[in-house]
Amino acid sequence: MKALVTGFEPFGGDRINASLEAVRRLPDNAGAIEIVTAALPTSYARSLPALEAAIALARPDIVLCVGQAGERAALCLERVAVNVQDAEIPDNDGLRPVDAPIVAGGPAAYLATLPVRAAVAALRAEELPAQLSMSAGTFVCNHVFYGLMHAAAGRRHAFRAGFLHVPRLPQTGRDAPSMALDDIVKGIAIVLEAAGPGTVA
Ligand code: PCA
Repeated sequence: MKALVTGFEPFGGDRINASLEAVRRLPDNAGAIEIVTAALPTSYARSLPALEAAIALARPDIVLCVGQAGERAALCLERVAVNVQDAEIPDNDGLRPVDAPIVAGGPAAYLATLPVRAAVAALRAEELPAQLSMSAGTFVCNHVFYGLMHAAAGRRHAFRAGFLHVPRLPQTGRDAPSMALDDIVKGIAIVLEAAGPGTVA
């Protein structure tokens, strides 16, 4: 089994993004799962083409996109991607869509096909703070999550897919919740193993 794991480039004036730092430090394997990684631009226009290219190259069985949610204190398994773009801050291209669909005429929402509840349980069993989340927001992370699930739904080469939001790293100097980089790296591997061979969604 092969997993593609992506992280996002820094955005909103930050110099680092916990998701990309963690994804860069992933080992080559999580249990029986081979891990390949890619960086996605925090851009409405460029993120999904980059994701599609990474999927075409890797032909993965699992795709886990990871992003940073600056105000969250736990690893958040996202359950649902919605067909809305609504940005409170500009993306890295200066774009700030308001109330726009991601896919015109597309379904209102998609559910993750990774076993999100089992992943939360596995994270908590390792004493990592974890939650199911009902919203990935309406910024670029939700955009990528929706585009990912839309692509998965229309593809012959089937893969399980989902989205993980992670807290900031402690060293960002912000008065915000944070999590140690090693714990985020470990958490991503645990989520992949929960989605691996022998598990049910
Ligand atoms: N977090 C943003 C986009 C990129 C990232 O890491 C979000 O939650 O939408």
